[in-house]
Amino acid sequence: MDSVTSEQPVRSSQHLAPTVARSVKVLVVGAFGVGKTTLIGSVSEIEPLRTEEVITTASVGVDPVAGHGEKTTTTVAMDFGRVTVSPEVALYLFGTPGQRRFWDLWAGLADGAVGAVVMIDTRHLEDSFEVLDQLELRTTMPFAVVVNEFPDAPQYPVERLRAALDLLPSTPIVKCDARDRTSAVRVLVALVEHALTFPVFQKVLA
Ligand SMILES: Nc1nc2c(ncn2[C@@H]2O[C@H](COP(=O)(O)OP(=O)(O)OP(=O)(O)O)[C@@H](O)[C@H]2O)c(=O)[nH]1
Ligand SMILES: [Mg+2]
Repeated sequence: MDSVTSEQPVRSSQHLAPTVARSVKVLVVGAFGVGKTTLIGSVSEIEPLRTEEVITTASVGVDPVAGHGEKTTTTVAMDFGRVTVSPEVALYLFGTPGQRRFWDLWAGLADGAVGAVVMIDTRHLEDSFEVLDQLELRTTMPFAVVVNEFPDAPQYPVERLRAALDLLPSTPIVKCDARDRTSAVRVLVALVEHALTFPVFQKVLA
């Protein structure tokens, strides 16, 4: 899994490399504004599909828009992108909407996924409890937790986060900057390596 470089993805690469023998689906979930769309945009080698809509004043009091700075748009259906992480393996990334009222879309998006990236923002850690509950309720897939490090976010040692989020010792926790391709790819590689420890996924990913 070392063929990915830190350069910006070449968006013109519409076609899969002929060496790719496995295409696997990965879900990117997380609460409102944690950086899901940003992460998929950073890594995708095809022009990412986005379904952003401007956040309207109707959201105030319904969606957790407060405390999210200059954020003006939100995902209303899904994000989609692709990244080839080794000569043989391509990941298809499906990003979910962060707002609660769209969470029913998760079931369809999760269908056939081998694993999930759960993005968290330590400025709004409490929003992540519900996301993790929903993921465990709606799916059985392995997941890796990704701390998207915003500059003004409190920094916690990984083991403190593990305890706070009640994660298993085996669940990877990776820190990243979703805007940085190398960092974002590292997250995906950690997820794939974790999923490979589940026998049910070994066949799919091997
Ligand atoms: N400083 C910093 N800003 C980031 C980072 N990741 C995302 N952002 C910014 O944070 C905002 C939220 O990012 P999005 O990618 O839209 O978040 P999202 O999780 O897709 O949001 P929803 O789809 O609305 O739930 C955007 O303005 C990004 O530019 C990061 O790693 N560091
Ligand atoms: Mg989004």
